[in-house]
Amino acid sequence: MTEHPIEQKRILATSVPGPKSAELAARKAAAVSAGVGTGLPAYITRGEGGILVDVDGNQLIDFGSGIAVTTVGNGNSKVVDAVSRQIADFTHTCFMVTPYEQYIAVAEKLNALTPGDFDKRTALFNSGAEAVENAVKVARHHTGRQAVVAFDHAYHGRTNLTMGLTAKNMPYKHRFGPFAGEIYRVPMAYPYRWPTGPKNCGDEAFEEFVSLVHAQVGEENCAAVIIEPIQGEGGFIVPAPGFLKQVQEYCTEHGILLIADEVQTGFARTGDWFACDHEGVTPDLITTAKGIAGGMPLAAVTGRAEVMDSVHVSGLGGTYGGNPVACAAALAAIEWMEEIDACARAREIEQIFVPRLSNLADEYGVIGDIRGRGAMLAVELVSDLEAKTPAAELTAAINKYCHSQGLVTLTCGTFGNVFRFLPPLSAPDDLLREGLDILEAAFAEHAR
Ligand code: PLZ
Repeated sequence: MTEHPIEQKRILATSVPGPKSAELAARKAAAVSAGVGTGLPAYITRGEGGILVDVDGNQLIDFGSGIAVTTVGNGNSKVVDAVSRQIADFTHTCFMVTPYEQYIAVAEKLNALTPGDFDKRTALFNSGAEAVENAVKVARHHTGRQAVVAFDHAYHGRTNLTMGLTAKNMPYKHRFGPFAGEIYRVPMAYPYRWPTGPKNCGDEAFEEFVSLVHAQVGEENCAAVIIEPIQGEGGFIVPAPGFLKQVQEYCTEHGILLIADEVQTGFARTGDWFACDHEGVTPDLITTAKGIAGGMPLAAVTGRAEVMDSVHVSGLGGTYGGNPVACAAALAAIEWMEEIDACARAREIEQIFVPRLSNLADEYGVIGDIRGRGAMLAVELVSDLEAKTPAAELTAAINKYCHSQGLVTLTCGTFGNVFRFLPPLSAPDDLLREGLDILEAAFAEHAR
């Protein structure tokens, strides 16, 4: 059924992007909205493990997994077989019309894997933003309250409600308002940039959070607090240790629901099944997507049974939510992750990356912070280590260099100065090391 495997080796057949990609880029400009950007416009024809093959025959090393989606790798044979079988059986009925077992099996799996050993229920959707929207719907419905508290540097999506929850203006929100109401923003416990330093960051951020919610929202008006347990697009910000637990306890005390947005951090990415596990945090509701289904569009809200079941029948749904092909992919992807011990693999990847990133920090003096966990790692680049001045141009130059050498890299961060690493867990060690060699060459070229 599957084609011959792709050798896990970088090949530069032409410049990157090459001439055939350039032709497609011209067609794109004439056919696709300019509002849809492409980071590295090398057009892909196949992928497997840690390699993406483009139309010009280049084999690119993938350090992005399509933004933390193909955790199991493209071409994962378990996923390919499960999806192929499901497509042959049936592709769609709509679970709300005539249901099927695959949806239930995914829900059972999520209820078991997500943090908290209480009774849970799940509802399935198509995208991360849709999951976040529905988590907020459920939280408001259950509590009868309206306010939602989100954090600085947060990213929760591009729909109207989730744009409102997202912190960064460009490119996500600029001229797309007005945004949904009853959204309040509080500071994030961002150790590297906390004004009084990392040591007191967690406690001080928590104090500010408590005081702002009290003064500007009123605890009794607050339906939910939503937080990414490691912030993704905002810069791979790992909150100060203990901060999440404090927020959880506060929420419990005031009858506020804690929503953990694990769309980017979920499914073994951080070396645990979920980033909340690392700190023993048990959110009331958790949103997942991306890594759940090996690249098929699937998302979920999982949460306390009494919360999820409080919604009236038919209050939640959508035509495609929990599509059977996506569910088949998720069941296969999760099975693969369990079989290979994907959490351990993510921690191995951290061991491969961190020493190399530390060397870069020592050698060039432009890395202010190395952070993240497992196979979700980043460096924050600054032009002055004391002043912590964000080095966005340097970040862009290093990114561009990597692209030209056939390494698919991603940046992020409120200030555009974070270089992030999200390789597929199925990429072999040698390939990851070759990618890091390219990164070193990029620093040598641009950070000297
Ligand atoms: N919540 C934590 O990371 C998606 C977005 C890329 P969707 N992140 C990548 C971009 O520029 O659009 C994300 C996330 C967290 C929600 C989302 C939204 O997930 O599947 O993109 O809707």
